[in-house]
Amino acid sequence: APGTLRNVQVLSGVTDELAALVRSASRVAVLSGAGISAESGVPTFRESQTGLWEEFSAEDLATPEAFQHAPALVWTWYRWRQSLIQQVAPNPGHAALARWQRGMAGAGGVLSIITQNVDDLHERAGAEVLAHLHGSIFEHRCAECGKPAELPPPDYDGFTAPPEPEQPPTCACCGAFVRPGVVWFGEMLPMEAFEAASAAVRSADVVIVAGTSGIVQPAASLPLLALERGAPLIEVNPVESDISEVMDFCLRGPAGEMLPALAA
Ligand code: BV8
Ligand code: ZN
Repeated sequence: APGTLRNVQVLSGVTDELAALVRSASRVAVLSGAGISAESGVPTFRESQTGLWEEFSAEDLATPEAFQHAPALVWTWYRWRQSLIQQVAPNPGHAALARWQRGMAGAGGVLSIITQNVDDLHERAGAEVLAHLHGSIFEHRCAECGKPAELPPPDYDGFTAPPEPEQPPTCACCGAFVRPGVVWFGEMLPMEAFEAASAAVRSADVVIVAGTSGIVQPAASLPLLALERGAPLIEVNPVESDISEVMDFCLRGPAGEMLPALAA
């Protein structure tokens, strides 16, 4: 929080002190962002020059207004991203969290995974996700009546440029357009997910923030809840983020390397 002087330890690897601290925790909360999927080949939103937001600004596509104004353009962007996610695989960072989560459960502890990501790579690595704060790109619902829509997986090639825009399908009930089951800018986060995430961070003995720039709210404020009980905050990010200054430890490296070292 602003004003409190915290001695952030910036580390290039897991020290014995950090390993011991993590091993002594029986409740761990992990908040993940786009950076944890970067090593799988899913572009992050802002950091890498191929980031989706560089090509398509978030204002242009990830908003209800954009879908209202250009449904085919927005719909196709999501189906194309879904194709890319289907074509890539979880990386050692996802695998380490899944292994660690099973180990914790086996020892009577808990490791809660809270993600800002709309992909399913945590699940495909074998982990349980407590909260998808921004929804899932694999879910679809009617934009008007909210009726869930089951759709066949897209068959675009996520490694080539987005194809010609296609119209979204229409709702079997009311005929309105079907939309992606994600949270757009200006939309509320799913309350039960946000509350479960807040409770998990509040009760954690250690909080790990992996692969997020800490820019998007209210997700980026979740780690601050760890300050209530003084639970140590560990950031895993190759570069400084907007929330590095509230961390106790900053592991400056890729999640695919640092999470297996932390989970060991
Ligand atoms: C809400 C789903 C309001 C869609 C997403 C000013 C104007 C307008 C709005 C606002 C404003 N100020 C604040 C807001 C609110 C807005 C917001 O926060 N805007 C930001 C841009 C400032 N928030 C909202 O609108 C939220 N809703 O506030 O509701 C309200 C209130 C009351 C009543 C009604 C309404 C909704 C936000 C959710 C938006 N949807 N996703 C989609 O996917 O298309 S967010 C989207 O961006 C992603 O899901 C992701 O969560 C986020 C990007 O953040 P990160 O995950 O951190 O990814 P990023 O690329 O930023 O960073 C990657 C990081 O990884 C980097 O730090 C990089 O260094 C690191 N990294 C790279 N490689 C690695 C790595 N780390 C580890 N290992 C590596 N290998
Ligand atoms: Zn409908």
